[in-house]
Amino acid sequence: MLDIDPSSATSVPPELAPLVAWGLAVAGDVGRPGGPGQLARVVRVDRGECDVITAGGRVRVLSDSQRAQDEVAPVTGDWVSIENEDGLGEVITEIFERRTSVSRRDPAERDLEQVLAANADLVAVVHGLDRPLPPGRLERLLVVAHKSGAEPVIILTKADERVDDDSEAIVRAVARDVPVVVTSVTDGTGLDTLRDLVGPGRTLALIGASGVGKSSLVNALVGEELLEIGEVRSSDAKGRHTTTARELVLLPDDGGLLLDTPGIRAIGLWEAEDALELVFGDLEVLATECRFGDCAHSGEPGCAIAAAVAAGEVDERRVTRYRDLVAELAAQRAREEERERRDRKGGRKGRGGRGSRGGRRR
Ligand SMILES: Nc1nc2c(ncn2[C@@H]2O[C@H](COP(=O)(O)OP(=O)(O)OP(=O)(O)O)[C@@H](O)[C@H]2O)c(=O)[nH]1
Ligand SMILES: [Mg+2]
Ligand SMILES: [Zn+2]
Repeated sequence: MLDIDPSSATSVPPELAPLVAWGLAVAGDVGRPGGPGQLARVVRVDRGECDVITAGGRVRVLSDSQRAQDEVAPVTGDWVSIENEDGLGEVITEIFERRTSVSRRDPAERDLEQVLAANADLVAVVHGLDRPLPPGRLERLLVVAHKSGAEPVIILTKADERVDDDSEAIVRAVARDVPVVVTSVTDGTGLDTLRDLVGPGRTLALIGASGVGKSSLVNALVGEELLEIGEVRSSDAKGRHTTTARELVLLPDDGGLLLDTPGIRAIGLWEAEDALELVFGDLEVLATECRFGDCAHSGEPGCAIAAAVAAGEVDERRVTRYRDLVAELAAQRAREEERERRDRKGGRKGRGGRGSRGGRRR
C-alpha cells in the first residue's frame, strides 16, 4: 500500500506540493518527468482533449492519442507529463505506469481491453436499493473491482427507497470479505463512513449501472450540485445515462477524491482469472476436492461442488454463474491466443490487448 498520509509525504518536492491533495503521495510513486515536462493528473477526458491538474492549477490539454496511433490513451486518474508544443499548446507526452486500473472488455470491440479509471485506491461497486439486485451483475463488478488492484468496496445507495429487505443480505453473502456501506443522500446515511473510507489524497472510483446514484453521492460529499443528476424511469428504475465523462472530483478540505463514471451497461471481463478466485474463493477451494483435476462441475462423478450443492451448502445458481464466468474468460483467452498466433505469423505486432495496460511510452 501507498503511504497516503499527506503530512508524511516528505519526498514530494515543494513545487509539487499542491498535487498532494490530488493523490500525489510520494513523487517517486508516479515517476518524475525526465525531460522538460510538467507532472499532472488527468481529471476528465473528452474526445481528444483532457483536463489535467498541475501544481499550477487546471489546464486543458490535447491527448496525443489524437496524433499518435498509440496503444495507451490517457484515462481519468492517470498521472501524466505535459509539454507545450508549438501550435498545439499543452500536450500529454507521457503516461506514467498505472498503480491500479479498472478495466473491462471493450463493449464495441470484444478483443480489446478498455480502461475506465486509473490509480484509484478504492473501487466502489455501487448498487441502488430501489431496484432488484441481479447477483451475477454484482459478482462481475466485484471481479472488475478486485482485478483493478485497488481495494474493493460495495456501496448500497438509496437506503430511503429500499424495495426489498433481502437485497442487503444477498449482497453481504456475495460480498464475502468486501466492506458494504449503505447510504442515502436524502437523509445522509453512510456519508461520514464514506468520507472516512476515502480520506486525504486517496481516490475512490465509483462504478455501477446508470441511475444508481453515483453522481448524487459525489454531490452529497462535495456539498454542492457539481455534477448533473438524472431521473430514473419509474417502471424499472433504469437510469438515463446522465453522466457521459469520467471525472475526478476533489472533496472539500482536501478530503480525498471521487472518480465518477458513466453508468455501465455491459461488463465483459478482461483477463480476470485471478480476480475470480477472490469472488468465488469458496468454490475454488471446494473444486480442489473434485475427483478430476479438470472437473467442469457439470455432472462429473466425484464433483465436490455438486456434493456441496446437494447438501444445501452452496447455491446452485451461484455455481452456474461461476461456471459461466470461467467459460467466458477461457473463450476470451483462446481468442486472444489465436490472435497472437496470427499476428506472429503475419509478423505484425499485436494491437491493444496486453500492451494496453498502461506503462511508459515515448
Ligand atoms: N431517494 C433517493 N434517491 C436518490 C439517492 N441517490 C440518488 N438518487 C436519485 O437517483 C437518480 C439517479 O441519480 P444519479 O446520481 O444521476 O445516478 P448515476 O448513477 O450517476 O447515473 P448515470 O450518470 O446515468 O450513470 C436521481 O433521480 C437521484 O435523485 C438516494 O440516496 N435516495
Ligand atoms: Mg452519473
Ligand atoms: Zn467439480
